[in-house]
Amino acid sequence: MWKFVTFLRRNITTSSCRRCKQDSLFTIHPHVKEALADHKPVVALESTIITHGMPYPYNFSTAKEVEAIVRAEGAIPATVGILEGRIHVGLSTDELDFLAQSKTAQKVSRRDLPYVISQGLSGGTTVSGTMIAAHKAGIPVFVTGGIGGVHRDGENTLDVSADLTELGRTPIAVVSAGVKSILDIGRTLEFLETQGVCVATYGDSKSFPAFFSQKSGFDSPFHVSTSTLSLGLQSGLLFAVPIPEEHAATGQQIEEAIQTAVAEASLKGVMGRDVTPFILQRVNELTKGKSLQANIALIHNNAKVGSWIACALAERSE
Ligand code: PSU
Ligand code: MN
Repeated sequence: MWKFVTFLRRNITTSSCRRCKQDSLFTIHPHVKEALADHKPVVALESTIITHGMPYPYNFSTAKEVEAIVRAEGAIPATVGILEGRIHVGLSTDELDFLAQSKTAQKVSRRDLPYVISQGLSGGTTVSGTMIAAHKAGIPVFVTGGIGGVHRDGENTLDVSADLTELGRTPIAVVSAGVKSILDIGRTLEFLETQGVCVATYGDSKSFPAFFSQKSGFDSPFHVSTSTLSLGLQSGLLFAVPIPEEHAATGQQIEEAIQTAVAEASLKGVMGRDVTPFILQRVNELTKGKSLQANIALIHNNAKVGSWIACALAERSE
């Protein structure tokens, strides 16, 4: 673990949060501000999973549970979201509830930030949107369920998630359960390599996990011991945490549902930012809620691992 943390410290630089504290577009929750000032461990969390990734009320309960797990592991949670045109780093329970129930919340990636902010809208930040806010606030670790990637047939549609380019340009450690097999995992890993993103599987296995299953059939290129890592690269890191064994059992059934949902999305002409939410919802319907159960279980697990990383990082920087 220490070797791993030293590696993180060398590669993750946090921008000074002095500027963003004064920035009227940002509201940093007092608990988060205090923790950052005291060099306590803080874990950033995204909110598209709340607004577009899970149905109400599971989105709300999961958001609260994940925050509770982070606290129980000794870190401070900072869920990122946009409320009436302001970027919030750290949300109150009422604010989480608002986003969880909102029918008009936008899905906000890097591309959407200027519009959503200028129009005073509210929304859930994707992995890319959350990375931007976390980095500005000075938070080095961010936990999510799954990141976006290269969609199947992406070589023709060019539907490649902004999460991947963000990982290439923003030095944050992102903890996820890999990418869903609704995506083209091989091409996603290739694209991450092009973007210079260090991808490492957390734990004993080298296999890059496929969200609902522990193995994707592709290996993580674990670069931890190479010398390039002391160069202070301004790029992100992706830690892939395999889903706990006991929740991976439903993998095959979910895989079949994914095939169906991907085909339906293409038949219905679902495109762009609507693809991922459409597929997540359909897979949940087709598996009668089993995919949601697995999703919740792996996010709980990621929150634990991410908190350990944040705590170890904070200890080392004291
Ligand atoms: N994958 C999931 N659940 C999610 C998402 C991805 O299993 O909720 C969300 C994340 O917020 C991610 C976003 O950043 O979808 C990616 O969307 P797109 O594929 O449109 O880039
Ligand atoms: Mn897309």
